[in-house]
Amino acid sequence: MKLIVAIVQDVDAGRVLDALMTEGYRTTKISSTGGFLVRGNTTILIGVQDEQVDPVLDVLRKHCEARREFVSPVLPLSEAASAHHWVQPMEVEVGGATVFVLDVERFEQV
Ligand code: 2BA
Repeated sequence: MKLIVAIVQDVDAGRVLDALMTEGYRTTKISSTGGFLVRGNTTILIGVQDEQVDPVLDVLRKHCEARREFVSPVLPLSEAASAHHWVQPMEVEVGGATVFVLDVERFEQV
């Protein structure tokens, strides 16, 4: 058995969860925050049999879109006060999905 941990953008989460549920997968949705952009994202836990990993990845690929986001670098107050130039916003590409596939040693529902 595997545990798939998928971090997706909030805007894609509803469609991904609907598609997974329609295809019969059980999911847990966790509200999370990316450490870099410090914006909300969604972490989805999906417990599956080994042979279901690739079909789940196909669903994630289908419903998660890569998007370009702008982030303004934050300077410490002391540096900001002495900065003589504007700090340019930085463009980053976020997603589709960041996925970890973990071996599950034991699964119980008690
Ligand atoms: P964030 O940490 O908010 O990162 C958002 C996007 O910012 C990343 O997109 C990446 O393009 C960029 N980025 C992140 N750290 C960076 C850095 N140190 N320097 C320059 N650019 C950086 P994704 O790679 O698609 O990641 C989307 C979200 O997935 C991340 O949101 C984070 O919540 C999660 N994530 C990605 N890689 C991870 C990892 N190795 N471990 C845990 N979570 C991860």
